[in-house]
Amino acid sequence: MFFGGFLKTVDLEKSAVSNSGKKALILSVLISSIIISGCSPHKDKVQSQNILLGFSQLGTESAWRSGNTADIVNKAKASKVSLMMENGNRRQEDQIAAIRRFIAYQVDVIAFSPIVEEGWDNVLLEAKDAGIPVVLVDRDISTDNPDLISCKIGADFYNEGVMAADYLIRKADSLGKKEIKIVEITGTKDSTPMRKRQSGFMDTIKKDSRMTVIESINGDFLKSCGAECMRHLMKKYGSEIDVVFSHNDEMTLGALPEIEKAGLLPGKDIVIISIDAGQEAINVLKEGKINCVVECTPMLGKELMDTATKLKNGEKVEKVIHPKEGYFCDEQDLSELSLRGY
Ligand code: GZL
Repeated sequence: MFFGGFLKTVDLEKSAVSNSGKKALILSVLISSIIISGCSPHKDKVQSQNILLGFSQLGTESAWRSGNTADIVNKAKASKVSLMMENGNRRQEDQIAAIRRFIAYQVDVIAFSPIVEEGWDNVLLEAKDAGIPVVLVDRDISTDNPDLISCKIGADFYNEGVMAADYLIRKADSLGKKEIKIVEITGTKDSTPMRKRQSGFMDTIKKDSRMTVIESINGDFLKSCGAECMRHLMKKYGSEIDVVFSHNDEMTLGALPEIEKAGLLPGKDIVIISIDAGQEAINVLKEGKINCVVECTPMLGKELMDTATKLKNGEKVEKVIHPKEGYFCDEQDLSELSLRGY
């Protein structure tokens, strides 16, 4: 998926182009820069003010990801940022190749949402050597060289896990059980949200001796995998399961029908806790089939454009930007809740 075109700087003096050809070339370059800049011709006369932002999006795996992509495209259009976006197809090698292309095009700023935390140092050193600042969007990387990243814009995933567990500890009393058996369906292995949501949740339930995680299984943030995981768990444990803690709504929505096929009522026989809080999950929460959805907003576009603009202008930027996030659950009146937008 490729948004917009890109503008290669052409040295008109050196290019072997006749005078009339040079005029045509200048015109075509100007037209293409207006097209990709996202600003209408009458609005912005000096294209050189535009910032060229190269963004590698990790994939299209969830409603959260689609919402994140749409927000970034929309906020780029609303600002003087020309966006060159590439879909990483959930493959790290595709994201690394895209970052190398951004370096070759000499973009002003590079941003990416890393599918996993390890394996980025080499390509980020190339960006640093090229003098191009890099912004992390959504997820984080693991590196011994924090200077490789100018800014990280994304959720406090550890706190999301804590909020999920805090809800469960409050809910536990109403279950009236001495032992509460939990199954966990995790997100993509070695990704920041998977690691931090799990550690925030596990560190918090340790406070309550009733809580036991009987199995953790990788659902890779995908709906189809969430269904497969739940089918396996229902076959293995059935009504022994008291709680499902799922790292995102896609996997949760895949899991619910598998619980019903096994003859149990999600939200009643089994407590369901999810993360993202997209519209579909909120609708199911209101139906009583999910008990708690922790919010993880995909709307990071404005912070990204503001940060890219500051970096281009040589201004100082914050090292970490966390959006404000809460949770929605069956203890709240959700009748007035506005549409989620993803
Ligand atoms: C969270 C994001 C996760 C979402 C999933 O910030 O990285 O990836 O929770 C998405 O829905 O796949």
